[in-house]
Amino acid sequence: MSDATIADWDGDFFDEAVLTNPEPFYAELRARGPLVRLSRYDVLAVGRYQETYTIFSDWKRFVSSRGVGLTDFKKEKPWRQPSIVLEVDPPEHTRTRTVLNRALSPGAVNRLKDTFRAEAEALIDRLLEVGTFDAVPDLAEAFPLKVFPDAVGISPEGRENLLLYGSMVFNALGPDNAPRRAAMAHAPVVVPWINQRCAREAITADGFAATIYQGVERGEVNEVEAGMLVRSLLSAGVDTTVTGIGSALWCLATNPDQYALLRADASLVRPAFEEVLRFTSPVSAFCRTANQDTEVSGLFIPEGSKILCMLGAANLDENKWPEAHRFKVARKPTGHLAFGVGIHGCVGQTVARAESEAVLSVLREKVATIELAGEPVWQANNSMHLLKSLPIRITRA
Ligand code: OVV
Repeated sequence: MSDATIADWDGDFFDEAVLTNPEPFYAELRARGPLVRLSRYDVLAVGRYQETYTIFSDWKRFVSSRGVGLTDFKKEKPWRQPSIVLEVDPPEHTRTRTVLNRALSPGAVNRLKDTFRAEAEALIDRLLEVGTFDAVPDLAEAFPLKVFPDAVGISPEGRENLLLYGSMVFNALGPDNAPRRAAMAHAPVVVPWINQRCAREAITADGFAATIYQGVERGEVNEVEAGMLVRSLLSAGVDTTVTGIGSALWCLATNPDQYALLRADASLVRPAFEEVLRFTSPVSAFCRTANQDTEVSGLFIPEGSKILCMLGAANLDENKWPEAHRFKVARKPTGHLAFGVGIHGCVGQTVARAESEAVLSVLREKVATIELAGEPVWQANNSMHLLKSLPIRITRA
């Protein structure tokens, strides 16, 4: 029995109108079948929960070492030296992942919770004085840009470069379109800055970066590799948490009944954030590459196929999530794919949760109401679903 051929679709995920409003694309992708071939980019795309889960968790057939964006590292030169944890497969991956697992361990993150909480209180107290503000720069960016580089052990000056670098990293996963070119225009300043910040001399004695450098003493990585792993933290840790916190505020401002539930029950802080992740999927899609001829759900996948794995589509699949298009703080969406799944699942998810839980806990205690004070504006980005602007008004509890 021969495996069936995957049908073509000319839908354009990387069109700016789609990137800023991806849901209709996700819905059509799921409706068209388990896999489609996006003819404009000559890549496969997957968006139903089950197949996205299958492909994302099978690192042997669907490798990361050929890049997790549209560029196949086997055929084209990557824009930067590949990540030694994201863009590698076992056994190389196992060694570097071990170092990051230790640096970002639950114990290490637990020690930061009081600081996160104090910073969230100070910030939200200030914002309550103002009342109406843009929640993207003033809260969603301000909070992680303070606490995360502090936790990594990065010096205070030049932190605005972190957002510019994140924009490059995430946009670089897509095609050579306007968002990618706009982000890449900052490379001459931002790339050298990042590389300097990752060096052993540049980091503080007690952060995640210092723990990574301890891996040198333990003989797990060399000093250059340790610097590369600090770069991974700076690549993956900023825009993602900015987006998670911004999207949480958007969900709560647009669903006041759900904010009321959260205000009434502190035990909903954690599940509410998981629901934000499921509902909004900060990382919309990452690729894998088939390293052999294979099949999924009876469909033939040739060796070398790039597969765009639409985490955002899987997280809204009605066959997995009843009332998928409703934001419900009490849903407890176990198995959502916003952090990925399998050996490459988000290594920083404990930090992401600690940051967002600090913000949501302080909000529910101090803020009575959150409402839109203007139209939310989404930012086109080739692999993230993120806000550019979110005008809100908050009132004191
Ligand atoms: C965008 C991203 C996600 C995860 C890891 C990395 C980057 C990395 O640079 O290692």
